[in-house]
Amino acid sequence: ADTRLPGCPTWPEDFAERYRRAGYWRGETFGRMLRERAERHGDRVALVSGEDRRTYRELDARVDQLASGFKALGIRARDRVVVQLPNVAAFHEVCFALFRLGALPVFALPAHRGAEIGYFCEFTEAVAYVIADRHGGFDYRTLATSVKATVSLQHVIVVGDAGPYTSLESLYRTPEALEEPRPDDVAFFQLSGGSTGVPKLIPRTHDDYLYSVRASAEICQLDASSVYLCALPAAHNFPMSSPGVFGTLYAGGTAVLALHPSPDVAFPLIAREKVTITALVPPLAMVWMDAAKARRHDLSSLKVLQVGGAKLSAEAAARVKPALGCTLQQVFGMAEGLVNYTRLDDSEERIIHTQGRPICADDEVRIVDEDGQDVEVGQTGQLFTRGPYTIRGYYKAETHNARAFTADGFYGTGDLVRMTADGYLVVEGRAKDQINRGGDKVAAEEIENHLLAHPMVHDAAVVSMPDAFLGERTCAFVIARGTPPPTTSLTSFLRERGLAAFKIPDRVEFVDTFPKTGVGKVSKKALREALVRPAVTR
Ligand code: J2J
Repeated sequence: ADTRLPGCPTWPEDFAERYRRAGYWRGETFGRMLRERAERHGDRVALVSGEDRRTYRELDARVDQLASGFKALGIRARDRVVVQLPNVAAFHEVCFALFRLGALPVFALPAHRGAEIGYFCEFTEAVAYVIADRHGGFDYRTLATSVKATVSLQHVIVVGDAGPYTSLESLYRTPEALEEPRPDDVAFFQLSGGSTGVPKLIPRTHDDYLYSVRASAEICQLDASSVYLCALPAAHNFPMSSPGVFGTLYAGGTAVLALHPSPDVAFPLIAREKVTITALVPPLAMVWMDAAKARRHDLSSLKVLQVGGAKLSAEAAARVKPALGCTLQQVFGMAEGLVNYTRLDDSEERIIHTQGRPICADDEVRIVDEDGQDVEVGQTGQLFTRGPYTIRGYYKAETHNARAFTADGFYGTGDLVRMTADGYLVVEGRAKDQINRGGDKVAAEEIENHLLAHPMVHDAAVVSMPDAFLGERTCAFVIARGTPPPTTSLTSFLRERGLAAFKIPDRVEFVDTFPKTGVGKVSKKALREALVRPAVTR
C-alpha cells in the first residue's frame, strides 16, 4: 500500500525508474546514512558546537535516544514538527531523530516570527514546535506562547531553559527499535523563497535530497579530512545541502557550527578548527574580505569559499582569492532543487563570471522567452528545470502548482539567466515578484497583504531598490486612505503582526496613484525606475 504523505506531488513512475536506474536514487535514508557513518568513522568528530564536540558514535547514539523520546511523547511517522533553532548541535540531533522516526521537520529560520511560525504550524497541522530558549536577544518561548494561543500544538520543545514547556534534554532515553521510513517518502519540508501571498512548503524525499547531498560533496571534493563551517542559518538549504552540514556528514568530515556569521565569531573558529570550506551570501563575503585585511587570525586552512543565494558581482568575485587566499565557488541554487556550482578546477574566468553549471547530467534546463520558446544559446530567458532532485510540486498547493510548473513537470524558477557556450549559467535578473535582500528572499505579495490590513492603507506595492551592500532592499509604495500615517506606524504595525525583521520594508513612499502597464496592472518596473531617479515625487 502507498503510505506516502498526501498532498506531495511526486515524480511520474518512468522518471523515478530512470533516476533509480541511473544510480541517483539509491534507496538510502538519512537515518541509515548516519548509522553507517558512525560505523565507519565512530571516533571522528562529526559536530563542533560551542564547547561541545560530538563524535559520529555519540551523535548516532544521541539521535537514537532522542528519536525514542519523541516517540514516547506521541510523535508519529509523517507527523509535522516545526523546527526553529539556531546553529547548535541540537538542531542536527533533532533533524536526524525526526528522520529516524519518519516524522517531518518543517525548517523555519531563526528570523521568523509569529506570522510565519503560526502559518507553518497551522498549514502543516504540526504536532510540535522545537525552539531554543533564547537566541540573538530574543525569547522564543514568548513566541511559542503567542503561537500556541492561535493554533493547536501538542508540544513545545525547548533547547535550554524550557520554562513551562518540555525540555529537549529530558527526551533522551533508552533507545528502542523504530520502523524505518521509506526512502521515496518525504523526509522534511524546506521553505520556498516564494513570490506568493504565503510561503510555500517544499517536500523533499530521502532519495532525492541524499542524491543532491552526495553529488554536492563530490563536486566540492569533501572527504573525512574536510572541516565545514556552518555560518549561515543551518536550516537554510544552502548550508544544509550544498554540500553543507549534511554533505560533510555524508563524507565523514567535521561540521563546525557558528552561532553568528560575523568575522569576530567565524574567524577564530576557522583558525581553531582548521576549517577548510564554508558558505556565505554575497554581503557577508564582502564583510569577511574587509575584515581579513587586519590579518588577526590564521585563515590559511580555508581552501574554498562558496558564495551564493544572491548574485555576487564580478568585481567582488575577483577579490576573493587575493583577500582570503582560497578558491571561490559560486553557487546558484534553490530549495526547490536545482543547484549549480562552478567547479573547483574551473578557470578564473568561469569562476568569476558565471554562477556555475548543474550538479547532474540529468538536470534538464530550459531557457525560454515570454512565449515559452527556447532562446538561442547566449540569450537571456526564464529558467525552467526538471531533474532527479527538483520537486514536481509544493505541498498542498494544487492551484499554485499549476502555475509554477509546466504540464510536463518543469519548475519555473522565475530567474532570468543565459547559458554560456560551455553550458554555464549566468544569472541576469528575475521575473518573479520577489526581492532578494542579500540572500533573504521577500515575496512582494506577502508584504503587500500585511500592509493592506492596516486601516489607513488603501493600496500597496512592494518593489526592490538597488543597494550597495545587500544588492537589493525593499521599498513599499503606499496609497493612503486620507492623510498618510507616519512611516513608523506602518513598520511597527508589520512588526506587531509578527513578520520577520528582514521582511519589514526598508523604505516607505506614499503616492497618490500607481503607474499602470498597458493592460492596467500596477507597473512595478515603473515604480523601481522611480526609485533610482534622484527625487521621488509624492
Ligand atoms: C543569483 N541568484 C541566486 C546566485 C540563489 C545553494 C545556494 C543558494 C540557495 C538559495 C540554495 C543565486 N546568484 N548565486 O538553496 O542550495 C536566487 C535565485 C534562486 C533563489 C533560491 C542552495 N543563488 N539565487 O538561495 O531557495 O533567485 O536558495 O531562484 O533561498 O535565490 O533561493 P533559496
